[in-house]
Amino acid sequence: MNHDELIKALYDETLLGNAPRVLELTNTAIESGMGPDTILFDALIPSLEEVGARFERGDYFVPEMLIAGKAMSGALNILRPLLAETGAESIGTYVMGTVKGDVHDIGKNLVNIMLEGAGFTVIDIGVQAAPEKFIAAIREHKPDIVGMSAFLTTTMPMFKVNIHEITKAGLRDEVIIMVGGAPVTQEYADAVGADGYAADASTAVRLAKDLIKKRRNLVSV
Ligand code: B1M
Repeated sequence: MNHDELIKALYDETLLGNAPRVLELTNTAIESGMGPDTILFDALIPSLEEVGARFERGDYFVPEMLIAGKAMSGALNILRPLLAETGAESIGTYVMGTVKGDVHDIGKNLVNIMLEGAGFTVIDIGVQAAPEKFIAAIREHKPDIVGMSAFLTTTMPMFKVNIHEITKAGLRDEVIIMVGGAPVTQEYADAVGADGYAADASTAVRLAKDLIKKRRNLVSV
């Protein structure tokens, strides 16, 4: 298979949720010298976007969405060490979770992989993370940044609840708070009082580094 055929096959098999074939094709693509970011951004992510579009049109239902998501997650496990290849010293600690009521984790996991690749120590508190879980993780790990993902318009309001609870616990000044996820916007992030918003994983990494730098400069002044 040539480059274009491999990309097309990865896209099509993810769309069908054919996890074993997606794993096989991911390995073949890597062996052929294809970069992990090409596999991700040219095949897997566009395929999940199409899954979402089909779901919206009523051509796909939750089971199809689920198996496509599982196929993508399997490929992500293979890509993880390649995307996260780094010998860098930790540049900061990042607590990351998907908010309460929300089970989507592929986007969060991808952000985590890229953060790890950039040298962050990432503590993943999983999906459906209630405010108490964020608070406990802040107390235990003393992170520089807390990241919250929400992928549904119905779970986005949990950002505000979490920030309110973190403030009530007296921890708001201890951490930088970043939010993200498909339906989230900069305006929404500002409205809930987050310190930062990013639309995708690489922007999230860049922003995390900038926010830490700014905070450390402020502290040292
Ligand atoms: Co769901 N789902 N889903 N789903 N699902 C969406 C999100 C949806 C957009 C599909 C659609 O209608 N087009 C829609 C939400 C509509 C809305 O509210 N606006 C939707 C719905 C409605 C639902 C259910 C309600 C369906 C139902 O039951 N009727 C249900 C809700 C369950 C729940 O959470 N309570 C549901 C369930 C599921 C599955 C379990 C079947 C499965 C999840 C599997 C899993 O995650 N393990 C699933 C899937 C696979 C999707 C789609 C198809 C793919 C999501 C994905 O992984 N994208 C999705 C459609 C779509 O997104 N086009 C959809 C790829 C991923 C790499 O991108 O998640 O955007 P993304 O992450 C990006 C950025 O958002 C950003 O960086 C990531 C990487 O670049 N980012 C951050 C993420 N977190 C960040 C944090 C940051 C910064 C950036 O800072 C802290």
